[in-house]
Amino acid sequence: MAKTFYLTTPLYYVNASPHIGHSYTEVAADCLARYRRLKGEAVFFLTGTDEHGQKIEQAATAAGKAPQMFVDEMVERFKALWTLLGISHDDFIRTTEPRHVTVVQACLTRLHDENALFHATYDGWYCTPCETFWTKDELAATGGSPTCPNCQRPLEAVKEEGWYLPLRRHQDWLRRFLKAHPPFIQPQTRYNEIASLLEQPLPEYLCITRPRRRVGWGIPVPFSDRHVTYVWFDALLNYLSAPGYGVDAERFEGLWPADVHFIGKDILRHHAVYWPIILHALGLSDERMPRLIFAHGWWKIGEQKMSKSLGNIVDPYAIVQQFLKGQSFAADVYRYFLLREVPFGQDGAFSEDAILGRLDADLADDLGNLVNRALSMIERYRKGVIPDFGSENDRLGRVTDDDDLKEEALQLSGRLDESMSNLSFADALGSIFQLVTHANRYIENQTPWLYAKDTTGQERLNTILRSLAEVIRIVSITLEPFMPSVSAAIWQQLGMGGTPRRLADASRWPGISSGQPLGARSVLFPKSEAGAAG
Ligand code: ME8
Repeated sequence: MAKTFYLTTPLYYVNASPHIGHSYTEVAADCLARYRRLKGEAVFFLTGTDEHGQKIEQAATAAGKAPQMFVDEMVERFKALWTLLGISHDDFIRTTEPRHVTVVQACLTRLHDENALFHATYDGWYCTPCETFWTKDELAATGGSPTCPNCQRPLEAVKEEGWYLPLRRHQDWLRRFLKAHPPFIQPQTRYNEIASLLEQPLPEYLCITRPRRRVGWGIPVPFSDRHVTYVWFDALLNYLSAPGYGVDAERFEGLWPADVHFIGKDILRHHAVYWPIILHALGLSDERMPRLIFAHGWWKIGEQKMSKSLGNIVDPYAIVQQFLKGQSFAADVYRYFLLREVPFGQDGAFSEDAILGRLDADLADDLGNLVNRALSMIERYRKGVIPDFGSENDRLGRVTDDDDLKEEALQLSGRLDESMSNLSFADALGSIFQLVTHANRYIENQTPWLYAKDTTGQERLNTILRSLAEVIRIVSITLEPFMPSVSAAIWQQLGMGGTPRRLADASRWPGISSGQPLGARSVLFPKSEAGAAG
């Protein structure tokens, strides 16, 4: 039996509400999950929340709440947002759940029993917002100043005894593994970044515990009641605990290894260095390593970094429910913008104008216009019933245009497959919209309204209308991973019943039953003047 395609997102910290960055990773992962399902594959899409550590503890204190109560409330904001955005995860793991805690403790016990951990005193720097240790050597690269190389915020000096996982001991193995598996980290720039990091000696050890007297909110370390687990060691293990590592062997075997870990570039080192080393220390072989870590780029607000102090954090709820409130498919407009605006892997600049630009140009003028024009012609000229193709001898020399359109439509799923196998979401959407543009041009060139007036042009008109209906059907199928609600709405307007379920149907022509009546119609994307900007 084919292995289930297993993909993950980071577990987001619940110290604050979700923002555009979190929704970006989530939507990208959802798009791939939906795409794989549409291809007929079994998929396990995991997401969740990171709920332990100093930063959450501090946020709970600031809110005047006990940590458990605080995280229980915060997690709902993430879950509700994923519902709003149509995220189709198969599992949502919280690091405070017993099923996760048990696995983390079992892993700690195992490493301890195998003498794979050291007990020592750490004397160095710590970044609480990133929950990350930095050695003096690593800071030298930033001029020795005590600011975090990742987020540039001030570091805290820490000196504390705890338990350590050796890193350098695994360095040669990791370097070799990376060389043998160049697709392990993508895009290439991120691969190069880690490859060059591994040319320098790694820090000797990674501290994987925190003293309980300072950080109370963490998973208790089974062999030391003075310690809790370091939040990153805890959180990374979710990728093992959710599929049932050490608990349900059969389930785990069907899912592991992860096919894609989606992350942002901020947490590349944790995923591309610590994570494989943890797995290696736990005895997993090279074949059992995750297959791909994809570190996408960063959303900025115009030219600025998004931050609380600048007050420019983009709240997806505000975009979808307020800014786009005139839109019936606001969540899909937002998904489309995220996936189309920036090539996956590169940084992007967010602005409300940029969303409106995409909404008006691509969605309203191109896609909405195509569906509206084609279906209203079927309504007007054929009483709302999709006609058969006209008979051959009535094609009046327009064969090439028909064939070109059909050919591009039938090539679409191949193009999509190529783009999606590289996680090039923007390119995939580009191919779908190229077909949409082509179909609009076809309408202009074919002038169906002229045939409608002429009794001898009726067969020709049938061919044009049917060709357009077939293209719209294929667009509806291929849009499903990107804009699931829009895809379903188009499908229903075509009178197809249900929702698109199989990508293979995009390679069929024709795929509509003759005599099929259209469903109820409505405008998909009112132009922004009509209400989007509110
Ligand atoms: O790091 N642009 O959680 P986190 C794009 N709990 N993506 C962004 C972004 C931005 N401006 N800001 C955040 C953690 N992200 C850990 C992860 S995993 C075992 C533990 C996205 O809440 C991006 O995916 O800080 C980034 O990696 C993630 O949110 C960080 O989320």
